[in-house]
Amino acid sequence: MVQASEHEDKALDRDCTTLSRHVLQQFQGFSAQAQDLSALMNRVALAGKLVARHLSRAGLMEGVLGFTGEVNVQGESVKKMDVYANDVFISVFKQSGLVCRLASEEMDEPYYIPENCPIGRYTLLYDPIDGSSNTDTNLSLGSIFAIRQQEGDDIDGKAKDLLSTGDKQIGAGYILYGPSTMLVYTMGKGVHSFTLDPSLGEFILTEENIKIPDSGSVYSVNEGNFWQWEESVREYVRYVHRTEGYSARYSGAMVSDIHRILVQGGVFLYPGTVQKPEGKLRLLYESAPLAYVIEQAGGRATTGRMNILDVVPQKLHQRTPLIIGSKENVAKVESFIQNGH
Ligand code: AHM
Ligand code: MG
Repeated sequence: MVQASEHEDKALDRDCTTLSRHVLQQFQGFSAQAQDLSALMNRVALAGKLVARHLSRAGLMEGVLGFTGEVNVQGESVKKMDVYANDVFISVFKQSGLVCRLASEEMDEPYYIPENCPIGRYTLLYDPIDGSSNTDTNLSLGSIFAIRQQEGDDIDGKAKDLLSTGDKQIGAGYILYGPSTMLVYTMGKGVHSFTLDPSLGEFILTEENIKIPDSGSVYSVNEGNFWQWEESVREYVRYVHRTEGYSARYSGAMVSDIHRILVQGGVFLYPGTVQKPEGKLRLLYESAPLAYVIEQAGGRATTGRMNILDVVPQKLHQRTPLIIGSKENVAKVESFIQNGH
């Protein structure tokens, strides 16, 4: 049998660290939890690949783009792509044995997979398509996910244990459907990015232990909402306008905007308004997972008054204001919100 040379082994190591192997390496040894989480992340990756494939052909198929005509629990019009991606996550976890409950932006109540519940102590929280408004114009989209361990027996089937702080997340991350498909995750041991190699059908390690710059020039916010904001947020944006060195970037998909900020620094804001102080974004499957990623990379995420990871939700689909990114930029926004300057 031909033995691979040491040199070839190293080349393979460098070029081909797959996601499941990387997750295993995050933990000491091959504990049951390490194997569970590796298998679980493999399923998240499969969902990402299925969604990416569907998106890449969407313009060529009938009945894939546009609205379904339904309105979801958030009161938002549902796109066909939202439904497709939501169902993809359900179907990949159905045979996993690992996940007993899934909770997403598109479902009023958590989805139970009873056959997994005797052994599957994990819950997946997810936003199947982040940035839905970009769907029909072939622009960047994302998926966001968080993994939590079930606490208690959930006898009444109301998943009340999910109403707890973001510190309870075991893992979290996102998939970015851009020119390439990327998966970024943390299990509390740094932030790591992977790029889908379509020829292999595998997510391959791109960068380990990503650190967000302490400050950056980008501010990312929908300024069309200016007239609705509290005066303190308006004051911050006025400050940015009169200060040299800021650049506005806002894509309509926060996975994409926050990924840019993770790599290059800056701040993303989706503040509340006078009418809706809680803002738009949902805590459990949007803000908290992204907060976990950004904090692990050395950044910060806050409502303006408290850290996102410390917020205890009152309900599954709770919304929260979000200010997230480089720590110096976030501190500046906070200072406007708390001190007015
Ligand atoms: P969605 O999950 O329904 O797409 O909502 C989340 C998205 C974010 O990705 C994005 O930053 C924001 O909503 C855009 O909202 P708006 O059009 O109000 O700026
Ligand atoms: Mg969303």
